[in-house]
Amino acid sequence: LHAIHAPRCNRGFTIFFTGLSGAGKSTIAAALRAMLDGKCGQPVTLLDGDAVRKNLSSDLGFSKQDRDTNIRRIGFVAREATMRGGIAICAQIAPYDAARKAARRMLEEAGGFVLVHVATPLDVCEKRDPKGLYAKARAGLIPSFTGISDPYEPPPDAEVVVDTTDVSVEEAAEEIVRCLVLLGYLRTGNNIGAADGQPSM
Ligand code: ADX
Repeated sequence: LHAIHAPRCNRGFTIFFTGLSGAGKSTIAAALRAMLDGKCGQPVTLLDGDAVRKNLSSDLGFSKQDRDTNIRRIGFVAREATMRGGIAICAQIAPYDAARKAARRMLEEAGGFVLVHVATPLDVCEKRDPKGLYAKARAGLIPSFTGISDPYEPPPDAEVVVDTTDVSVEEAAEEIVRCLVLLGYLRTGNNIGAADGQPSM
């Protein structure tokens, strides 16, 4: 995955993740940030779901209305980065199609929008249960938990679909970079995916 170069005309865009809790969104987003940061001449802003919940949206819960508000806030910050020619990476569950589509409309207008569905199935996420939340949700201790007692609407319009059941984080991030090249957001010729500008292969 060497040979990826500067982005198209320094146009900003947003990489918007969606998927169940425990699907791998945050880890892939962090790996993707590491791959892109400093390699394509655009500032990369990572808006991780948990960090957003702790800071920007600490007043919100998990009703549909609050989740929609959360996504609107994330979209607003991503738009600021995107309009300035940056790359925003947003990693949150974003369970509702309408909220994702509203973010898409706004961010396409700001520069570009790529929806990445981390489609790791519920049973795999639940088996992993990295935060122990599925067990609590099954025990009825967390109400309205996505995938258990709250809806997740799979996106019909994702540009990229990755399933981390059999694919490593690195492979998933590389697949996303390949798609960004195919979609014209990144150009080949640089060293994205390699540490410190060294070719990766
Ligand atoms: S979103 O629906 O508004 O996009 P977001 O990604 O910000 O959700 O937050 C999801 C994270 O909050 C989960 O990874 C989990 O750690 C935590 N969480 C706490 N309660 C819930 C819940 N009821 N449903 C889903 N996630 C929850």
